[in-house]
Amino acid sequence: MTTLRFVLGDQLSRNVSALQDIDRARDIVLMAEVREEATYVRHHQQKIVLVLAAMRHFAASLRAEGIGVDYVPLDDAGNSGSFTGELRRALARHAVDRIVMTEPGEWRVWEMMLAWGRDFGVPVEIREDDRFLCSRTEFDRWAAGRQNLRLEFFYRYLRRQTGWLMTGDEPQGGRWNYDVENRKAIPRDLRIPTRRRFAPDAITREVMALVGQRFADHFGELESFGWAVTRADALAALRDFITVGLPQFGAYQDAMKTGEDWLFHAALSPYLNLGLLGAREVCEAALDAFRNGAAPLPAVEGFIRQILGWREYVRGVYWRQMPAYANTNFLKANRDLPAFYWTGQTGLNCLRECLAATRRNAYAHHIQRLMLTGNFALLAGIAPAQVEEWYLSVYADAYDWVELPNTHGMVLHADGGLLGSKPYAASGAYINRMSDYCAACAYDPKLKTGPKACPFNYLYWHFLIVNEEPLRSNPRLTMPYRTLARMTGERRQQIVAETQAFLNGL
Ligand code: FAD
Ligand code: DLZ
Ligand code: SF4
Repeated sequence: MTTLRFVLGDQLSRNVSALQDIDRARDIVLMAEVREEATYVRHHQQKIVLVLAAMRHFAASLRAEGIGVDYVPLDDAGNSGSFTGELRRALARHAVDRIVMTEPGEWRVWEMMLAWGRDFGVPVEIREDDRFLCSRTEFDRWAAGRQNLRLEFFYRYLRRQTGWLMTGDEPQGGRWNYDVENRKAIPRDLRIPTRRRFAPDAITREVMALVGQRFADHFGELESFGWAVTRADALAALRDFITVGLPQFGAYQDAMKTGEDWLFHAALSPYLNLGLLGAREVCEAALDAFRNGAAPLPAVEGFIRQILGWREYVRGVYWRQMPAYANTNFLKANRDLPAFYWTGQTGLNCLRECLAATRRNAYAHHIQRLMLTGNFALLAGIAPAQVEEWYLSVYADAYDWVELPNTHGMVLHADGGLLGSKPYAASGAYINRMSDYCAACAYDPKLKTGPKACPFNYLYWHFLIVNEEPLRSNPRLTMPYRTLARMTGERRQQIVAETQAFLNGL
């Protein structure tokens, strides 16, 4: 029996379920570089390089093991440009008895896979993606019958399941959560570590040239590419983070600083999402650092919560709620995405900094995504689908399963609060407290109205005014709505007029 094992570009793990039980003598692994995957949204040039270069290195490592790989490069003369077309062509090249795959990370591709089972006349086995710490079935079991799917309870459930940072049934240190300690701004004299980046090798340079030719009109810088594209280098990036980033990860998790693209963040999401690193091994490396005294409990707990908590949680929500999830628009937001998201040309210094980093690295850290580009899109009432397309395009770690719940749910509240109990709306005061951006800005975060006022200030109150009906009864927004109730009609009108003038000028 010959099996065709079709491995996708974000399934680059030797232990991925599609490769388990492989018969090296008979089976064939199919990998295909296809134009459609680079253009269904116009991905950042570095993301395309990352995926294709990592695919080529992964194929080479399988071949080195004696596994037969049928690899279709992007510039193959007959390349059909799509997964479906390449699978059809592969079936014409090889006589196979069945196709084995691991479930994909996107609903779009899931639908394709179901069609392959119907259309190709060869049995298709779709296996669970068991690289996650919580299966889709287990998430559904946990979620069943709950009115609100809150991260905190899911996270506690998984802490108990894994036994990580637990003493019996209780959290180590007596607390589940060290968020209160994790909200520090960066002191002026704090040394920010330099982070390990990786010079492209010959294979990666070849992919860079190809992407430069074919996708030159896509967003993003190509030449600054410094991502790891092999498992060995991804492991080196993990070790680097555990040594220089993790000890201070918690304290400065919500901080932002001009010119510091990585701060103490892991910058490991592209590798986790591609499969070069596993969630379990990343968490275990952090737990080891805690046991060895190399990182304190609040830092390690904060980090574990991101992966064991948020990463697993958003995946569970995605598969449980799709496909309807993507179509909700609780706040009826419908404005077009401003062009400056692509050009970076804006007078708002915080956004300009974040957009420049995004262009440079195909990366921005969480708080930049949430409180700068995300917060602005929420306050300005940008249509969810347009914001989602932008996030899916510009970040090296972006796949629908993780990007969509973060953008649609956490940032835009378009799901009406299924994922987060309130919208993360904030005014300029928050950005000023957590960053040094305002000092170099043409606007003043302390002014609420007038030509010099920080736009986040009037946008914030305008957002509460225009969304009073859907949001007023949210218990977590009682305080701002009380303040709004005390505002004079004249002040309200001024806010609305200034916001409208600003939005019309975008
Ligand atoms: P760290 O801050 O160091 O966190 C460690 C790890 O925890 C990350 O590598 C990541 O795997 C995980 N993690 C942290 N927060 C989240 C989260 N909210 N959801 C899922 N995993 C999380 N993350 C993606 O991987 N892909 C995306 O497409 C993506 N889109 C986002 C869109 C928006 C609007 C927002 C607000 C967040 C998004 N995130 C996304 C989550 C988060 O911003 C990134 O995972 C994080 O910035 C990656 O950088 P890091 O590795 O330095 O993370
Ligand atoms: C993101 C991406 C890109 C740019 N190119 C390819 C490709 O050429 N071949 C491939 O197998 N995968 C690619 N990917 C990753 C896929 O988009 C990803 O596997 C699906 O979205 C499912 O998660
Ligand atoms: Fe951003 Fe407002 Fe600060 Fe300018 S003043 S950097 S727009 S928060």
